[in-house]
Amino acid sequence: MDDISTNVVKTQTTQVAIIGSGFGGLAMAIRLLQANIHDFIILEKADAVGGTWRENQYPGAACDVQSHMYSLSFAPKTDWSKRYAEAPEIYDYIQDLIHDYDLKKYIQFNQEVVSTQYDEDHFNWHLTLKNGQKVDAQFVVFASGPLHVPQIPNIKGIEKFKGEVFHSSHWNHDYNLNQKNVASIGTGGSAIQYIPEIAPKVENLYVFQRTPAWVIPRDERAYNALDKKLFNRFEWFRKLHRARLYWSNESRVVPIVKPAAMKYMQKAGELFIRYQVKDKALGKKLTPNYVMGCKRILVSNKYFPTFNRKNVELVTDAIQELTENGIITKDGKERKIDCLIYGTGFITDPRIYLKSFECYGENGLELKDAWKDGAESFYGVCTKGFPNLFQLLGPNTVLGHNSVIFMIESQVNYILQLMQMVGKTKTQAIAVKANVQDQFNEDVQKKLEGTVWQSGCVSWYQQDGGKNFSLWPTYTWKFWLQTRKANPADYRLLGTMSQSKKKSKAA
Ligand code: N01
Repeated sequence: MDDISTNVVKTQTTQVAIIGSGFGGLAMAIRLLQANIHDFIILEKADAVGGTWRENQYPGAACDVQSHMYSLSFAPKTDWSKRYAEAPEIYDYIQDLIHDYDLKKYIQFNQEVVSTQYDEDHFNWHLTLKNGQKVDAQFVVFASGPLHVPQIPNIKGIEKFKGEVFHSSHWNHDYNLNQKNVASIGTGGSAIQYIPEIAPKVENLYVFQRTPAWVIPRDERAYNALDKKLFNRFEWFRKLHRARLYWSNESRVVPIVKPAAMKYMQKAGELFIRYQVKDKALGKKLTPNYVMGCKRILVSNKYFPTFNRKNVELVTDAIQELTENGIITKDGKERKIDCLIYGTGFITDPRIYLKSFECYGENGLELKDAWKDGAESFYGVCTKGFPNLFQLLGPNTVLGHNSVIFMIESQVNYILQLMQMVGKTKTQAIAVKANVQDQFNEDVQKKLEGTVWQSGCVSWYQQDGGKNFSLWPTYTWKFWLQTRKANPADYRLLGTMSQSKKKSKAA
């Protein structure tokens, strides 16, 4: 591997360039090593690993998927402290992966990829990094995750505001919230976790809610010493536990595809609010008017009771503007604040969040142009016109009911097969056939029709116009089954050795 620490622009060459060192990038790296492929690098834009779990370190950050499911099946952790782990424990697990699989030597930090270009003559990719360095790679794996570009609302007067402002994923831990007047915008997965944590510290907390969230109870139980001992001692016991979690999550697909069945869960959700919120009128304001599951169902035992506190106000009037030290709502009321926290989520539409990232495939096709009507791919992995470019958790492979780590693992195995297909056929590149991708997406969109996600709310799963480009529409075991064995008939294989030699000579 070339030394990139000098200022001289040199081109590194590698077989596989993985972009991102979150769960996806690390899972890909481990599986490559297990397949005896060592010629790869991981390009990480930050100075540390961990993706989501490096960025989201707000108070109370935790996983809303069970710990034993939110971990790699081939790298199990037997001593999870709780049913649902908190961010620091997940981060430690990620550090353990780096250590156990000796991954550090493959990771290059502070290396942000700004453009990638497919070379049709040499069947490889040219990557340009923000610092001007170049990388040539036969295969590229996008493992940068779909939830990392903060969505910052455009609030009138923000430039006048003199107080502290930050987004949940860039929490300012140096700022002391004690006895401060704080406004928090948003009531999604992140906000419902930090709101109960900061409420007891601050003087006043104003929670600005645009749309209420369905929140269900969280299993707060810890694993006791005996559980951990049994998980460690008997693999079958741990696997059985994981299987029970997996299948109970999978059973949630039923009300997703048949929203009528969701009404029982929704009734329970209403009772949960009634039980946890003392003031009936307040409880009503916290009750969503859309079908449960249309937006992500959240889990917390602490969120609703926070509104019983005297220093917490739920504000449902829309925000009009910010002043030097306050926030004014449409009804004209000004609340004095010292700090504004955006719990406003992430830009999830890749056509927007990839704005400053260039990716040119065959015939100079730009990825954003290929996706101009909406992001589409084949199993969230391959996009037509972009040979040897693979993605993890690409279009329509995020989940609303189970662990995305399961999807990542299936995709990593699938990518490995595609790479091996290239090797075995002595070709250079592989690209999904256009008609295969089109048919696949037609099927996915058909399956999404009538699901709870299409029942009329606005969510980050959809792009403008309502097309759902994010979610896998059915059971994850079906995804596993369909990606277990890549079908050569779905692909074009490009560049026999002799073809590419001829091209090199001509060049
Ligand atoms: O973001 P969100 P998040 N004015 O998009 C509101 C995952 N996650 O960061 O619903 C006013 O869910 C917006 O309102 P509305 C999880 O998958 C996982 O909380 O659009 N409000 C909403 O209330 C989750 O789904 C874990 O009307 C505005 C909120 O901001 C995803 O991350 C933990 C607004 C955004 O909620 C994102 O969660 C935490 C505006 N201009 C999160 N713009 C795990 O455990 C937005 N909002 C794995």
